[in-house]
Amino acid sequence: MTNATLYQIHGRTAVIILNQPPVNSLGLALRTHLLADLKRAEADESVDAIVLASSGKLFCGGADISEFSSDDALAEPNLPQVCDALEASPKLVVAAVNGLALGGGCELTLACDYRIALPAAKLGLPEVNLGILPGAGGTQRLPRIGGVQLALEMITSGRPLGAAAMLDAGVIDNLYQDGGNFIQAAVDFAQELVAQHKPKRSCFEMSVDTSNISSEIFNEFRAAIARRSRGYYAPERCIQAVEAACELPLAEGLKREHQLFMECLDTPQARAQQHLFFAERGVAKIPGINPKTTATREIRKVAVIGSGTMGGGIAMNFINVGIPTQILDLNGEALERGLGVIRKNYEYTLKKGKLSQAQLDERMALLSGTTDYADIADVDLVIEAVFEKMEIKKQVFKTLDATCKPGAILATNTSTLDVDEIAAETSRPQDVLGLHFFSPANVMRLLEIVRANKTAPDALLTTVQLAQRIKKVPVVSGVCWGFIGNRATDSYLRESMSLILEGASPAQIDKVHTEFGMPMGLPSMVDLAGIDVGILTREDRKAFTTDLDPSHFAILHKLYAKQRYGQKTGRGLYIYEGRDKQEDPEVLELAAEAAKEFGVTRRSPEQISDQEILERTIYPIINEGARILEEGIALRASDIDIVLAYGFGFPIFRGGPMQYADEIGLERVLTALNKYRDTLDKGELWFKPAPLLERLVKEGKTFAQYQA
Ligand code: T1G
Repeated sequence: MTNATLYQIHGRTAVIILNQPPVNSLGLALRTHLLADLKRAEADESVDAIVLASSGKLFCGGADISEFSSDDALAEPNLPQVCDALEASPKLVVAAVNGLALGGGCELTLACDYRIALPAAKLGLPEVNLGILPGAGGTQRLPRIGGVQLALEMITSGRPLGAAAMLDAGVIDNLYQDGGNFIQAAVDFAQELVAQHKPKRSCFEMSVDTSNISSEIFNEFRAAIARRSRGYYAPERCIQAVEAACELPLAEGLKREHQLFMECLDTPQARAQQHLFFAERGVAKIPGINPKTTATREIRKVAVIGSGTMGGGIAMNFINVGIPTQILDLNGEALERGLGVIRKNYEYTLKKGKLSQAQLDERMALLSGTTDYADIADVDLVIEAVFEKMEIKKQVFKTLDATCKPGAILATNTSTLDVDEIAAETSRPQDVLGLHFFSPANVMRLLEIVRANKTAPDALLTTVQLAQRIKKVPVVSGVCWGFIGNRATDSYLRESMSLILEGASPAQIDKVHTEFGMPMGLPSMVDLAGIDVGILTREDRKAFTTDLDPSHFAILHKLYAKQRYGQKTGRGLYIYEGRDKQEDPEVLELAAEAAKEFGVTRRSPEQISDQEILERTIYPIINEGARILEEGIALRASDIDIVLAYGFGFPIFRGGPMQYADEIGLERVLTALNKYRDTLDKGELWFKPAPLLERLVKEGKTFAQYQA
């Protein structure tokens, strides 16, 4: 067990080094060692300055998030007490910020008198992303040291700021750019401060400078973040904590901060967001494949087949991280168009100031196009992104099998088709898997990696690690229609459309979904994605299952027959005039017509409650998730949560469908499913509870407790 801190004496300076890999998270042990070392330095008369440093690549990742579900988080010495002790120390304390200082790590530095940093260092208060707020003085000290505007921006966005910006803001006092021994530089800096008789700078003696801020700044800020914080609990409390810093002396402000922190800590939202934090870090762990003993394949060159929107977006992921990439399209004109779209994407980013010309040129130099399969014979990975038709994909894989070098990984970007069937078209099924990107492929972080029956472990691990290299969150899925995300959400679409036949309006369904926290309701999403796309994708669905009941999508077929595809044609489930969206009375008439044709029982909108819409469109996602889990399609429940939250708009503050179910109680979900199974026309088909759900309820267990 390494020592949680290292204690060194450099002349008249005591250096306390955080030494708790991998991120110096401030658990009880580290807090205890840190405080003991501080007292030791204060008792040493030969010491007149103290430097707080880190032994790792980063300074400190903040409080130990895994403690929040236990009493350890507040066990003494708790983090506020450690920060208060740093601030109250009779000796000058300097923070040596060598890298990321996040959350409580940033708060430690704010409680020091001075801060020296390396240029690559960043300070951030990302607690809001965990459904809480800085609880160790950050909301009180940062406004005093860096100003209200900076504090509001950092605390409500959770985004870290670089050392240079923090130097400009007066938070960092010294930027060390000489590239020498940083701890020694921090010791020298501390000794200079002592020699110059620089005073201690306790926030207890500081008040927030409100002279140059408008009295309306807090309400203006509320309005500015209203859209992105819709439904979230913590952002408002972050603002209230900063307001308190402007109104109260530090001691009172710290009490108010603690009160607001505790209001956030024990909430479903905080549990949900912390669940996703760990879930995101768990996806890459594949049972039975040890990354330490599994050699992965080197991916030096990539090819993408298909120069359409998906192909182009996929290619961008690789050139963004410096991997040479070829796009192959047999249609030369389409290829040129596709390459042009990529350049335009980068030029747009350049205009927004988020890319330099040099970076643009560098990326484009890594990109090339070809219409000849022979040109991609030596690539290490091919990703097929052609039209979603099995016959076309099979043809491509036959050609790839005949063309590509042995050991090349052959991946399909299919969103629903049978990867085993595709693999069987080749002589190398062990090299075949699915890489299901989500549109826009260069933006969406989720990547479903579909493990076919014969996919080799090293090929799978190679693509999981490659996914992380291109900044994706990889979730491994087994082979079934729709893998994890499309399969789990199929019922969300089906029930929403069925409810329209039964008498609910698209607007009512949209309202329920947006109030639940979806960025937009399912009817609006259908109009955005295109009713024609949905219809065509389902054509292949029939090859998979006989459980498609034509009544469920009847309203879409009627609109499709009238060429009303949604936003793209100005009319679908709604009427679109520019950015305006109007309800279309004809949709309700078409729904009544379809209901009559299929013998669907109609009700008045008033008879269809919001609760019924919520239960019938969200709970089946949970039920399908239970099946996906039990069948081993997903490795763990939290993987399903990541897919739904990162790829399908499931509200982050609900943590994904499985976390949401655990939070509201599986019994409540089961009871509702049984109710609809017993009362709806096709209840037996669509609301039959998954055996795993019934079992967990019987055992009094949660999805989080389920181990395959
Ligand atoms: N607590 C516990 N475990 C943590 C952790 C943390 N703060 N940060 C990381 N880990 C684990 C992580 O689960 C993984 O574990 C391993 O460390 C490596 O992480 C009072 C209340 C710091 C940028 O929100 O953003 O301070 O999977 O894979 O890519 O105001 O971790 O190996 O078993 O992410 O190099 C605020 C959270 C806390 C920062 C490093 N702090 N962490 O990224 O490694 S609340 C945060 C990160 C707080 C105070 C409040 C990142 C990182 P495993 P990793 P990385």
